[in-house]
Amino acid sequence: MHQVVAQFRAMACCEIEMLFSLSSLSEPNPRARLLEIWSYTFPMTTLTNLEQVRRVVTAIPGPKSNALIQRRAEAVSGGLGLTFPVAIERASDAILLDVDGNQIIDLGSGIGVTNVGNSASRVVANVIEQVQTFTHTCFTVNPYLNYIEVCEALNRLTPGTHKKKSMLVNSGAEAVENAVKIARHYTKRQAIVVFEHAYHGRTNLTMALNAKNMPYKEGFGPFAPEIYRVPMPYAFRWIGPKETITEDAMEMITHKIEKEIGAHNVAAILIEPIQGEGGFIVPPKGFLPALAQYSRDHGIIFMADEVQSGFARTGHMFAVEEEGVVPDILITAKGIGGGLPLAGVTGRAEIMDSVHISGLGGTFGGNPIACAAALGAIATIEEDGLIERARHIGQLLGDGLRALAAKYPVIGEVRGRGAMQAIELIVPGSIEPNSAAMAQVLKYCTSQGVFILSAGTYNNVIRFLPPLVITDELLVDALKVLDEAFATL
Ligand code: PLZ
Repeated sequence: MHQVVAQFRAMACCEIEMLFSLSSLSEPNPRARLLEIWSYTFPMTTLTNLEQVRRVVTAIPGPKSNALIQRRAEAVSGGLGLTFPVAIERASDAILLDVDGNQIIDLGSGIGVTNVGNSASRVVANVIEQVQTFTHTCFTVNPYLNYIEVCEALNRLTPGTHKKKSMLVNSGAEAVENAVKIARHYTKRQAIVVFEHAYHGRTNLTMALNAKNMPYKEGFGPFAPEIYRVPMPYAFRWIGPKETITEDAMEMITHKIEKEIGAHNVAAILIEPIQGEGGFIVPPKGFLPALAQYSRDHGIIFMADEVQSGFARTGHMFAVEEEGVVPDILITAKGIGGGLPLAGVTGRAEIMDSVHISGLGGTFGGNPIACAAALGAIATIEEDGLIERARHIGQLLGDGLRALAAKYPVIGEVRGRGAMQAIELIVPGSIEPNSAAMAQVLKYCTSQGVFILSAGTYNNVIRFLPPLVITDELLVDALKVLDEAFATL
């Protein structure tokens, strides 16, 4: 409540200032103009700010959630997953308010989307302003400023000092599809090399790029051709010696490329710098630079899918920066839009410009409202120091998780970077995946008002993707609940 009062006061001062400036600009009716501005500014301050505390007032899921889930079952395709059967009414920053009045700690950010917090103030203000200005034209029909501004921001923020260009689309999968189109068109080659444990989307081409059959591919074939899968150096489950994992993985990958595909046939190597759905698999040091170098040496486009790892998540704007890797094409989505659907493909200008005119497009890609949101999200990351904040979260959360790992042998490994952390659960004394333990821990956390996502090829990884604006207090509180959860096993 105090936040709302403080903002109300700030806005009252603001009103006086604005009245002065509007009258000095000879606005014919300063008060009416002010009320107009206020009408789209004020609701955001009253509606979205929730006190950043966990509060459990019913069983979770509560009765209203249960009713809504039943209604969902009647109306919505049964093919859609349901991670938490808890319906949300409102959210701000790192707190979700459910329909039964429970305040839940959000450690998932809608799968790594609301990095700047839910309904972040700059995102809300920009969206409200844009929705009242114009809602759509189709950029390839009638261009507009904020699409260009988002592309300029992407060209500036992505690694490398070379000339870059961008295009915008609606989703991560669509961005990956376009990146593949562009790489094939530029190189005049067809093969795409992807990795074990990879995830790139749910469209036909991206299903083919995904590693895991269930639930992503089962029964949905036939899949797109010319996709080749190579081993991922997943240290925790690597069969060979850990000391030479980078060299051994590179040996297997280059053997496959040269002997089975032909390096001159490979258009692109596509990799998530830290694999997301696969279980937050962090490649060993030196692996990404070696892969990028190999690509350069063979005229192969090196493409980083930063859909989940991008936009300050890992304590860098993009995860590849950790080792100074400069991809030829970098794919963004999720965090770029601050909660609105937007995705981007950014690459070397000569690659991005190689496609014939009208070879790329789409009705909604780079919708002006989504672009306005993205400019708000990017400003929030840069002006509020969220990259540093992600590092701080990595420290606090990482330390907390390592303390739990020391206490509970069911935790086989703690891994991640910045605010992208995970624990892999095993049957103690082995590396056998323990998905039953994972399910029990997550169920307990949900019942106590803490949302945490799972991941992993073996459904045994608990992943943490908190909004980067989460308070230390909420993180400490969530870790306490997690500790209780492990104690129930
Ligand atoms: N690339 C690395 O993580 C989306 C999938 C959720 P879209 N990950 C969440 C689900 O179950 O469908 C993702 C990703 C990486 C691409 C994508 C695809 O992004 O915006 O979901 O299409």
